[in-house]
Amino acid sequence: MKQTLPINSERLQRQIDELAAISAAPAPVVTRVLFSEADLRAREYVKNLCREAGLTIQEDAVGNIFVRWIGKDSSLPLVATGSHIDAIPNAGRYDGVVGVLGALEAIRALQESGFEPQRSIELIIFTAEEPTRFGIGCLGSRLLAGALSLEKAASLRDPEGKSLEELRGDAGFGGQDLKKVKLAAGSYSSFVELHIEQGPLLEKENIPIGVVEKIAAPSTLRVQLTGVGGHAGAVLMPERHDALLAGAEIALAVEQAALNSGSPDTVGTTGVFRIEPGAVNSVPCRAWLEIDLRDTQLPTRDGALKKIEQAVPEICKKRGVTFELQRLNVDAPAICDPSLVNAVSEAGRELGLEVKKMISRAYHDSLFMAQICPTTMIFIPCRGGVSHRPDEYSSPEQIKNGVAVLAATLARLASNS
Ligand code: HGY
Ligand code: MN
Ligand code: MN
Repeated sequence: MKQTLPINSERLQRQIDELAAISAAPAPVVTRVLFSEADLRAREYVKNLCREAGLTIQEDAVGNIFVRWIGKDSSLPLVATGSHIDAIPNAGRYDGVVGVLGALEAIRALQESGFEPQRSIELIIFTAEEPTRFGIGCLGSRLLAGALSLEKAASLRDPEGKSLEELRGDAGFGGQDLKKVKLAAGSYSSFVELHIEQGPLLEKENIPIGVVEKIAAPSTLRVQLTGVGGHAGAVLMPERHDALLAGAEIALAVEQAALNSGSPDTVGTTGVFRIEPGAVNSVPCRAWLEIDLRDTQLPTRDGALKKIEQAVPEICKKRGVTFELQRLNVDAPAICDPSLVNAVSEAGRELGLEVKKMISRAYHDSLFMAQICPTTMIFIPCRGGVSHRPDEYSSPEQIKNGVAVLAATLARLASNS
């Protein structure tokens, strides 16, 4: 790579490792669930780094953090970048973090090179990109884009039954009105997110940079099953209404719906499966499932979704189990902005880095930022395509390439008026 900007890889890697140590689980596992103690400590850590870089910081009612480098003409719509620092249970240290700390490093390298942006550049650290707390992903960016109604937000409950209102209040955001989170139209002229690929293609093809043209369409269902509990020795098999077994059949129906959708891109996962009472000698009386179903194409995703929603009542009727089935989110795919895709490709070429146009199978805050401004993503390879695991890894060199392309793209986008 032709090196132009003073990107400080050592400083960036040190910060990635320091942030990884702020976790609800022992190293090398990273876990930072929305508004948990680890999440709040991580927010403070990153905000301090941004203050050290002389940037202004604002937070909204749901905890989205806005870190601004004020440009020469602060009246112009801003150029934005960013990602998330929350992490699912048993996660790695790069998912989201590369797009936050890497973006901060890109800004610092541009500052240190003497670059002065015409448009302000804003780094957004989105609240709750991960679905762990409420079952719905991209909570912060959905609310920014107006893609989640305030009623729906008010109805969200975590596994302990806590509401968003209660949790955001405990986290210190209760004094602000959730209504004010939605961004005014035209707030941003563009949004570019740096992220690890969370897939194997770039590494397999030995290409250092990906640029995203489309982000797959995610959906999440929540199923609550109520059967009849009882003594494992006393209740004979024909009399049983076992909530776990109904859930198990539903989980297999999810797999079948994905396998038989007609598209190799349909993926279905029953990632959450909780039962009560959870005693070896007691027939499970209740079960909770959270189902993640996605595809790059809407028709096959929706066809599989319909199959699952038909299977649930059939299975429950057969087993004498009652159910509640809730669609937490059913989203469209995002199409990224072709001119931004070109800007990233240009930036890569000028740096002597090959750039591959791609689809993102993972969803990101870019899925919702694309609803409010031209958006694209920059991908870097991750070892074996592994993510959402503690052994997730991208090398300092791979991260530096991504930061350099992001910095060059931000400079290009922030220079025009
Ligand atoms: O699940 C996803 O695609 C993202 O990593 N939250
Ligand atoms: Mn993730
Ligand atoms: Mn992510």
